[in-house]
Amino acid sequence: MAAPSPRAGVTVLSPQCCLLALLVSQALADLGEFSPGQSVGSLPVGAAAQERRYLLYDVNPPEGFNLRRDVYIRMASLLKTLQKSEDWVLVLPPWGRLYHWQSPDIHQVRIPWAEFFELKSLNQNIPVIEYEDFLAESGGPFIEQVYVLQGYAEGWKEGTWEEKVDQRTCIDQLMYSEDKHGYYRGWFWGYEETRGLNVTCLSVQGSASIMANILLKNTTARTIMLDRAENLLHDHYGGRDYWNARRSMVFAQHLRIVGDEFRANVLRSNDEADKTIFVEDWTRVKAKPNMALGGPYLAVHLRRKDFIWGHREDVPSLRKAAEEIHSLLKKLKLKKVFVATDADRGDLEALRKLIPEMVRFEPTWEELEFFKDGGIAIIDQWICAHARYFIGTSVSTFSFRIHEEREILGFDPKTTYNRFCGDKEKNCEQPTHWKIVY
Ligand SMILES: Nc1nc2c(ncn2[C@@H]2O[C@H](COP(=O)(O)OP(=O)(O)O)[C@@H](O)[C@H]2O)c(=O)[nH]1
Ligand SMILES: *[C@@H]1O[C@H](CO)[C@@H](O)[C@H](O)[C@H]1NC(C)=O
Ligand SMILES: *[C@@H]1O[C@H](CO)[C@@H](O)[C@H](O)[C@H]1NC(C)=O
Ligand SMILES: [Mg+2]
Repeated sequence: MAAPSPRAGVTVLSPQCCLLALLVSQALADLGEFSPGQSVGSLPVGAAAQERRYLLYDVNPPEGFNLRRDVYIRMASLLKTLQKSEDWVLVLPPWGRLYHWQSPDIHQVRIPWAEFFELKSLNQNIPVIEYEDFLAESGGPFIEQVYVLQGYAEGWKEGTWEEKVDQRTCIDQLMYSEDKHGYYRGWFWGYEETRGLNVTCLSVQGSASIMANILLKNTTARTIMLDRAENLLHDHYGGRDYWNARRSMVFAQHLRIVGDEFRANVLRSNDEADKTIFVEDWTRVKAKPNMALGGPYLAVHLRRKDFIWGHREDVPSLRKAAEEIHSLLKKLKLKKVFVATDADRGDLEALRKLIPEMVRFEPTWEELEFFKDGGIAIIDQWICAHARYFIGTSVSTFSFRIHEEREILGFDPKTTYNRFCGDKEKNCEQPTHWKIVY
């Protein structure tokens, strides 16, 4: 049963009453005597809503978009575990301030998930809400308990792996600071008014669901944030829950449409001919293996920037990559190659000389402003996912997410789990095939 929304509750009272209540509660807040669990917005809420608990999370700031997508899957798994005992909802951490999102003059912060993913689809796996809906629903910008997850200072002794969680002193400098009211201020996805009531460090070793008992038994807080959630591992990587969560991460329609238009206009690719039929409701999709054919083009993901700065031996030079591309085009009897890359301008010019037939998705400034760096990356991934053959970059989560997208579409794994080899790499191991579990 859906609980009445706080706003609906407030309307039964006279406006004067509530304005006054608001002023009083703010005055109390300023005095530091205000109990955030009793904010104006939450007062009239029915009992059902009082029981609902909110799980929030964040990830280490330098982590990129596609690792964050992976952390979402771990949190979804934890939420499923929690739901077996209580009514919980996962609050989607707004996107922003990502290191790789460097397009100038575009404000890329507090971006809701709906700009990148279909909320309806996510909700078919676990209950999720956007952060702004959480603010409206829980009645205030307070998070009762923030747990900052970390490893164990002493590490772990080989051969003695065990799953455990312990309250410990913080190892790194805390990214939260107490204000004069004793509230904790922090990044909170760019929402300055958000405050934590208590920040505690927990050392964790194990999969996401080891947090379930702590959340169910050690705290009565209704709103709990796990910061540095990437410290939790997958409950079962590649298992059924993993794939359900992954399949529920359907790209937002407006991005798919742009990708499909590009496929049709530039690559002569469409779902009918490519045998990549998209069904809106992911729960009804079960791709037959090797069903998809893919559009008449080769797609490559060439990860550069921080992947080449460290002179990693598993990342090819542009010359080596171009050689591989030409040899693949010949072998596959394809004429077009779609290139997704984060290469800088210099590398792009070099690439164009090496591969004159290269096709890229190059957004106009308006498109970039509208879809943002995250949306453009998704369009690139969508186009790569529909190619006859894909080859990516070693241990790039950007490439991994393309593998999964193709797996969902039902491509022959031989056309998907491929990566470039470094110029001098000796054992160029190819990516692992992760089969969907329905
Ligand atoms: N548009 C676009 N962006 C890319 C491409 N490759 C990398 N990026 C950007 O760089 C980021 C790479 O970080 P991440 O998602 O963590 O993937 P990883 O670092 O390769 O594992 C992406 O999220 C994008 O913002 C690409 O081919 N196209
Ligand atoms: C949780 O509660 C149990 C039982 O009281 C206690 O032994 C344990 O240390 C607590 N764990 C944390 C992380 O607070
Ligand atoms: C903050 O939370 C921790 C963990 O639940 C608890 O041990 C501690 O007493 C709390 N601190 C305050 C000031 O309430
Ligand atoms: Mg990364």
